[in-house]
Amino acid sequence: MAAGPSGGGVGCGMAGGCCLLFSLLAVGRAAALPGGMLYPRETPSRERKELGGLWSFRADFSPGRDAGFVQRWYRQPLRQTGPVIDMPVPASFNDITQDPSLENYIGWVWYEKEVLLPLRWLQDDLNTRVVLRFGSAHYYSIVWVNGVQVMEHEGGHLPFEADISSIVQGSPGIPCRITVALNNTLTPHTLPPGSIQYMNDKTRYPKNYFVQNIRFDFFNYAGIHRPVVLYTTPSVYIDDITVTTTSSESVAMVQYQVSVVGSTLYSLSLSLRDQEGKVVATGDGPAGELKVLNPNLWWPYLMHKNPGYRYCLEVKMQAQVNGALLEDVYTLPVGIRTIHVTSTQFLINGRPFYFHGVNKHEDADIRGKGLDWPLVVKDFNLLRWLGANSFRTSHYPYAEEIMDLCDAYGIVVIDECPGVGIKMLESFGNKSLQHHLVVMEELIRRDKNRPSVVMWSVANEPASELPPAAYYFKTVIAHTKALDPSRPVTFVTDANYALDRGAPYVDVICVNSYFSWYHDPGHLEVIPLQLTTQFENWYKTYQKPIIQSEYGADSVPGLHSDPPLMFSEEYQKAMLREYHSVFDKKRKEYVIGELIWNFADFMTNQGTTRVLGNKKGIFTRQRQPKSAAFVLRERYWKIANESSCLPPIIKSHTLFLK
Ligand code: BDP
Repeated sequence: MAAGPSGGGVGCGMAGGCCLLFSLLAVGRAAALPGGMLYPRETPSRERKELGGLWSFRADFSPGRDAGFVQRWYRQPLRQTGPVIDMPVPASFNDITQDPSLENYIGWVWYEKEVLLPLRWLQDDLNTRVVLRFGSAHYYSIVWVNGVQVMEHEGGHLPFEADISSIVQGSPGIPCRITVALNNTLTPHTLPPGSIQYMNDKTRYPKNYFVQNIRFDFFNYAGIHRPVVLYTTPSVYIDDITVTTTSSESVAMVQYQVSVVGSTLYSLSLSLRDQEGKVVATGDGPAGELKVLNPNLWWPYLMHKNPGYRYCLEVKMQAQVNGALLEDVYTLPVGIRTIHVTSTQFLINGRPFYFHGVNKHEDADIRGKGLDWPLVVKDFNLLRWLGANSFRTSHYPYAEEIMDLCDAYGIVVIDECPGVGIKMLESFGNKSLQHHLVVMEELIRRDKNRPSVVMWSVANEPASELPPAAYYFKTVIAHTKALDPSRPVTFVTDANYALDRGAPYVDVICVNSYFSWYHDPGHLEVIPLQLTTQFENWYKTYQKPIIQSEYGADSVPGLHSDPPLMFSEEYQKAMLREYHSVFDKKRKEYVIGELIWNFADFMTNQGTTRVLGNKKGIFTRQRQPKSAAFVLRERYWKIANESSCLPPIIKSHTLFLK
């Protein structure tokens, strides 16, 4: 539980305080972003400027957390409004200082950066469009440039951007001031949901004391978590590209759709190059199909000697604007692969794929959830050392830079939206539902062209046994499928198979269980029976393939005990082995994957069951292996070696066919 600010609170009673915290959230719910959300790449027609580094920062500790709005901090340099500190971007702000009230801060914080733009971007007659883009910021963002509001976005974990050309072009040579107000308050209708609770018992709490309650098990880090960039395009530009692929052994088809903004008079040409740079297919116009003979398919890691093969699709747009020829070029990596789901299998390129992987978190010392390249690369090295071929983005979309490496290395992804901790009845109402649909739109818009993404997960462990969950998940899943008919959809459940109201709508059953940990703690001997029963009940009810999407035990590194006792490294290993013996029987039938909880230890709220965070990692938070990592490594490599010999057959009837 996050405590309220020390020595202050929010300045008024329950209803009033709540109003102040949320006053700006109520102004307007940010709608679905119009248009595309292509990753900002440098191309012959596009430049990019990174705005990472130190920003000025100020948390609004005023009683109502609203001084920044009342005093309009965005109208002047932030340092002129009061004391500011240096804050690194990207990073969470929580662990950067020694101040506990910032670690647990809830409300509005302010960031500011002054940037000098190249003169060539600012000459109107060159038809340059300047875009300001945030990879993500947690959680509700309002952005001003030179004191003019340019955008508002609800939700962490996903990008948002605005065309700021008209503001910056008037003032060449003068630094432009980017101000961001960010609020990490969660409500029953945000994703993830949360609630503010005022503690009104004056004998136990100071005046206006409040906490933020959350129903998920990771620290609610906040800040500008991902890269902020400025990039340019011509004023007529390629706004979006959608690519899907089909293939047989010898021919593949790449279907494309391109949208252009800024003019209706333009021409488009496309060429697809292989990794040697050779053009293998060409096309033109806003929609069509490219035919690739003898394609190099995109294969998962350990399924092929050259996994993650991607072609490069170059899209070129030309338009005449006031007598000038404008050209925009965008290059998109394209992996050719197919996905099928049968009643017992998950097939990639027609071959059975078994998910032997992990669940992760974006989490590390000091930077919290901020993107950190050394950590990202280390994690991919560990994944490949482990022989993991997949992970789930538990419990929110990960940085685009991470997803790029999944595409490149052939790491298969179950792409999860931030629908975690949906437990309250009011979080199943229409307001929450509409927001969930928007979040799925934003996620699919961002990740639709990624070959590594093989399935969408719309939630983790919601209260899916509640009556409104049926309509809620039916709607979210139908919407997701309508947006992207090319991928299966799931959500991750820990509900009882007979009571779960969302499971009828998923393509693959993803089930979490913690036998001998949260249930029958210490009793490893119950695992074989309970896990077998779990699988048989789910399969009997739905005849859909099943992934064990979480299982695990905490272990404190260096704590040993034989016979194995809970929290020792030995117990974590013994628990894995009990689970594995059942997986080995059931994967011959319909179990199509196992994802350990968790890849690494991670920070959570404080509580009696958490020792400086969740310790279910097979690696420590600093990425050193615990004993369990070696057990898993041996297993994953063994499975990989066995399954590379499997014949490419579809064993049972097809449920999902792309
Ligand atoms: C599962 C949740 C996960 C938790 C895990 C645990 O999906 O977020 O961290 O339990 O308690 O139920 O370790």
